Amino acid sequence: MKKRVLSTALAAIMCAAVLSGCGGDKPAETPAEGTEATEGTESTEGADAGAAAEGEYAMISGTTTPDAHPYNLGLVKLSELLSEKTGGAVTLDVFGNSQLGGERDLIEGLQLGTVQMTCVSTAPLSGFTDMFLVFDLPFIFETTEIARAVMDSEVGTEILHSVDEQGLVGLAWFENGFRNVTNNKGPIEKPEDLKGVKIRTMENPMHMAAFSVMGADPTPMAMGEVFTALQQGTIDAQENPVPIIETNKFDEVQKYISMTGHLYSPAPVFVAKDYFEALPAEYQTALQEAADEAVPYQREQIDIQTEEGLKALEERGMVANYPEKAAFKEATASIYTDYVKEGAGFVSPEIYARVEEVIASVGSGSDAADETAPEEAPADDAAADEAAAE
Ligand code: EAX
Repeated sequence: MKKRVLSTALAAIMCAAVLSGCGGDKPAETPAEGTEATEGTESTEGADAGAAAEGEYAMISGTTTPDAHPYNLGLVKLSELLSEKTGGAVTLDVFGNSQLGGERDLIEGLQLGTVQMTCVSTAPLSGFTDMFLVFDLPFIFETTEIARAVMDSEVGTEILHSVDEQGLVGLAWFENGFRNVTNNKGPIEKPEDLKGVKIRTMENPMHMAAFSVMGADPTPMAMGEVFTALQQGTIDAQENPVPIIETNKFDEVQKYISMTGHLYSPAPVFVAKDYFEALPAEYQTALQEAADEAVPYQREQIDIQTEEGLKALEERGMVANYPEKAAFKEATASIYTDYVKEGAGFVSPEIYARVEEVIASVGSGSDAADETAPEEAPADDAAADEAAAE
């Protein structure tokens, strides 16, 4: 708990420093002074990963994830590339663990100018724009390859860049991954096993609706509160990709991990629009290039941590199961009829159709998709074999 108290104190200092340090349209200067941000740009691992020496343009970024999570590793990589490309003139410090707030706070922070960059799941964007809601449809993607193809497609790029009016510049698509349910009651094998289970979801109406139709009791909550809520029994369950579960050590408070893969979370990297536009053009280009070049590395870290993380969780005592997805798909099918329609708060049918087109094209043409049928993803297979052998 000590860490969390320190984090809150640090967040307060950071906010004060940033608020007093920046005026008008000019990019904020040296906001991280007096904090625990690490100097040096070399480290991409460990608890202190994250900070660059301060440049003429010193940016800070916040995430809700631990330093070892691929969001943070990807941002540190971006930071290194950025320093290299600008000769140290533009730097980026990375603050994880909700030190600068939850994902909604971070998006607001970009709008207010107190934070310059963030990487978040798309779900909490539901309070700001409808453009990302297509990703909140249960079971929309069957494989990581399909999800990545959609992010990298024309419609994916359009979605990423749609947040101008919200004061955000979409730089790149990082990734969070397929989400799985953890709880303490027992393995979730079928939707009925979720009946009455109080499950934390992200702050997104479609996620809540999906769990409601399966009979669960969804409770939206910021990530920073989840560990304690599970520990104290305020909630029974939560759902997240393996790297999040592993780096947050949810195994300390959760026994069962059910590989439901019910939702997929992409993770856009945003920079504050005012800040971005006040940067000299060559630095804007450097920032965009650094973000683009960090993408393959970040997604690779997701692949690695998904596979290794599950093994680690099982070694630490978690029990994994691999439910048949068909019944879950059927149970949540009404989310499509309820949410793909014209109007505020819904998935635009036009966007949905374009995403479906990309999915169909990958499904029929790409080697990657052929290689990894949903229930036969290599990581799942290896882990399933192991589980069966025990
Ligand atoms: O975006 O809040 C969540 O469950 C997210 O998966 C996580 O914080 C990273």
